[in-house]
Amino acid sequence: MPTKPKIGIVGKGAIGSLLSFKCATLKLNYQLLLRTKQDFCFQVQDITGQQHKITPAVSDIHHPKSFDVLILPVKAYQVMPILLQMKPFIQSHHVLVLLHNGMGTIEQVRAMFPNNSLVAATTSYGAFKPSDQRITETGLGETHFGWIKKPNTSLQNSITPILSSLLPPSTWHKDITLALWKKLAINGVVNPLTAIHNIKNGQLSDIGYQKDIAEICAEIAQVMSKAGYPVTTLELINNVLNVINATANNYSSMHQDIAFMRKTEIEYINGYVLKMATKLKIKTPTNHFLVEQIRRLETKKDA
Ligand code: KPL
Repeated sequence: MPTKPKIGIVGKGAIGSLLSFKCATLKLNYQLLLRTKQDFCFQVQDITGQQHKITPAVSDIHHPKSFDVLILPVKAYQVMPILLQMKPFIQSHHVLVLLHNGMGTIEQVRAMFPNNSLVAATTSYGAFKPSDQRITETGLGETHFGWIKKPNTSLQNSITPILSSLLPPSTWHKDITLALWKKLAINGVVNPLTAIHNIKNGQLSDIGYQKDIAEICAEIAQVMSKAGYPVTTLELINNVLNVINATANNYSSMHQDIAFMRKTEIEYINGYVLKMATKLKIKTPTNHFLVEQIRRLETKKDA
């Protein structure tokens, strides 16, 4: 059993890059898996403003070195295509870690890899990537983890503290679903509204947006409660307002996706709400409207 598990990190998005910086700093055995093996270094500005230069240990995703844990800090819609591509290298003892906005991938991954141990995680850790080779820690967030399927105790005991140390502070949940839903509710409000109105997160505190925020939260609270995760609309609204204040100067990831004509995670955020609402026979017209609006903005890029 490995005492120091070998970690694979997929992709060099803001969180993937930050994770490789953390692994390098903590002297962990890691590889950053990219579409092509490329030598590059990036500059990290940590939370104290200190600058670090690192040359990550990169492997080609088509020829990975051996690993025990595979962390997927990628967009929700990239999870399955990447895992499909890596399927020849994924063995049943490998632990898979999902780390993205939205919900719906756990079911997909479990169907394709029923024997693999699986962790689901969500983070509000602020990482900004102003250019391909620069990362800024924008503010300390927090990370929530939960085992969906546990490995044997010894592997679990060696992996848990390592994952906890990467994006602290970390909390492990017996049932991660509630934490995932709460983060989804935040993203379900902030992301589509900022993308549709082309605004920064902080502008959502304007009086004009409060009715929309309350309606979106009310629908999500209803779906969550009927799905077995009781929550009040007020709690969701307060969580959203806290994030709007804490990230006032940021553009949300969906705002940026639309601005740069990229695909968004809408199907895994408000789209997931619609899927669950249909299953539970709940009407969610506001979420439906948001999904339609974002789909329309996404197709505009193809016009
Ligand atoms: O997670 C985020 C995102 O932009 O995707 C929030 C919390 C809304 C911060 O911008």
